[in-house]
Amino acid sequence: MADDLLFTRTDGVATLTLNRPDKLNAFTVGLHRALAAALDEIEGDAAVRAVLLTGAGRGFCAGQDLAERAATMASGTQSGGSALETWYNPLIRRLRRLEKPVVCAVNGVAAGAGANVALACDIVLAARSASFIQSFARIGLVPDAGGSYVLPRLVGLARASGLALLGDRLSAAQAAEWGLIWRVVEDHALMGEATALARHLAQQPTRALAFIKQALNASPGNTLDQQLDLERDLQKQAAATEDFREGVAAFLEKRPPRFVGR
Ligand code: LHQ
Repeated sequence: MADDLLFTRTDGVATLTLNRPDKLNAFTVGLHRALAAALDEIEGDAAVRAVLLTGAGRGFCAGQDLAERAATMASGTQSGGSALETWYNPLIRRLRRLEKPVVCAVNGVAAGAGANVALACDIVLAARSASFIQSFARIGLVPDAGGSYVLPRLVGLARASGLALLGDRLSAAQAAEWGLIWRVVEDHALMGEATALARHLAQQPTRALAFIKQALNASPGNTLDQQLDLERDLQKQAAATEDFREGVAAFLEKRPPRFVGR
């Protein structure tokens, strides 16, 4: 259903709202398709320089729609793997590789793959009442959508193990304290702050922000020597941008810079 995802573009920001509020925005094939199509447009639209992802209603996303998957979930199998191959893994790769910053406004519970989609975004803000649940083990599954990759890296093995093995609810405040997310925002202020942050990012030197994402993505698997080489290569490209020239000129002329994302 087209309305399963709301997609707007304003002030250089594409806002994607998961919109199945009655089911806490759980992922169906329809929602995945709509999200993939929106990301295609976002990738191809130079006027979009930042993305904001959020959910409608009281939840952010409850992960895979278990009703849609009921038959295959019960047999526990191939289809689970193929849903990952077809939808979740490409989504996580795209969010990480998208050459535009992605802000996630977690407006309510983020469970299962819903939690890990949020954690694949670059800057995660969560409403005070939001929570994160690695609910997989509760139904006999393994953290997916990058959860087993990102959790130990963000919060360390002890906390990652507790979260993944127990599937307990983690409050937004605890998530921020542990370094799982960037910041907690009072519920009423979440969308205002997240929108302002995304608009701010859209005005920044977004080519450099894309290179920063690339460097941070590569970091966990690299040695110091490899990372230093990568920084050198990315810096060469950043230094060749119009925005770098503008940044330096604005600094020297003591005026605000006007970045164009090139
Ligand atoms: C839902 C769901 C849901 C359908 C709430 N599906 N309806 C990938 C690929 C292939 C295979 C499998 O998995 C994956 C990745 C995954 O994401 S696996 C993990 C799937 N997600 C879960 O296990 C979480 C299931 N949901 C919950 O545990 C609870 O709903 C949470 C803790 C998220 C929220 O609890 P409450 O605030 O008490 O809300 P609720 O449970 O009453 O849910 C509200 C409605 O949303 C309700 O519908 P209804 O028609 O009865 O009002 C739920 O059935 C529906 N809903 N999650 N994943």
